[in-house]
Amino acid sequence: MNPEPSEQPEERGKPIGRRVLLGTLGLGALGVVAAPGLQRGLESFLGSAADKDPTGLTGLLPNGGGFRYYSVASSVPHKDDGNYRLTVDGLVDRPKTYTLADLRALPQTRMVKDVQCVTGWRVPHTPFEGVRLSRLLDAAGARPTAGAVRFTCFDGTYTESLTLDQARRADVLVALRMQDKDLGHSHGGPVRLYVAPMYFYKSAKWLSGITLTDEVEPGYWEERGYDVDAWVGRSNGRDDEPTS
Ligand SMILES: Nc1nc2c(c(=O)[nH]1)N[C@H]1C(S)=C(S)[C@@H](COP(=O)(O)O)O[C@H]1N2
Ligand SMILES: [Mo]
Repeated sequence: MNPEPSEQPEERGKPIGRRVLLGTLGLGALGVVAAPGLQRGLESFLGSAADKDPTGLTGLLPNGGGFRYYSVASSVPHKDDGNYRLTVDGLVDRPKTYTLADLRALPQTRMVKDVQCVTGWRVPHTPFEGVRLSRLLDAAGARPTAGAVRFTCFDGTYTESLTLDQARRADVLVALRMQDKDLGHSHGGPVRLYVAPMYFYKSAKWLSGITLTDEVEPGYWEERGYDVDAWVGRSNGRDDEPTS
């Protein structure tokens, strides 16, 4: 089911890129993290170097509080109240575009679970808050032929997917907040997907599109070897779906 860490696409075939990066940056990277402007510079440097090894490089950056910063795109535009839009379309009766204000006006659900990246790091007891995806799906009215949901991101690159049944779970959110703060850009703000019962790669950052499709299309990492059904192991105690 869950591949060994050494088998992960993020690791496989990338050792030279990592070694080169570590050699180039040395200990300087530690200081840079404290300075946001410089960190952006580092990220864009990583971005340009990352063409051959996207996550192998950016995944090394600490993102605070035990998180690691991941982006498969070298640069990601910043979006806010003025220009953020989330579209729901595809096999639906009522396609809709939401602004941030629209999303904030809907009932918010908060849940606290462990974040678990498939590469091994984990951040326990992390609050996420947002609109249940099922609410947006109900509002859109899935057509009978719809069997899956595809997620796209305004980084222009990352994609994810769920079956419609998975997408309707009560523990899948269109998240606006993390750790009781508005989602910052580096964590995928202003809006990311949060799929609580699955490995964190399912939780697409910088979410901009929700498209109902007939069947699951594997997402970015799934095209590169990750499981499409990314349930975190039962031992984690997260497989039970909340009832309210
Ligand atoms: N758009 C986008 N979403 C993404 C990723 C990415 O590269 N791009 N990486 C995924 C992976 S592998 C992880 S572990 C988490 C990392 O989230 P963080 O940067 O908030 O720690 O985002 C997931 N969502
Ligand atoms: Mo990950």
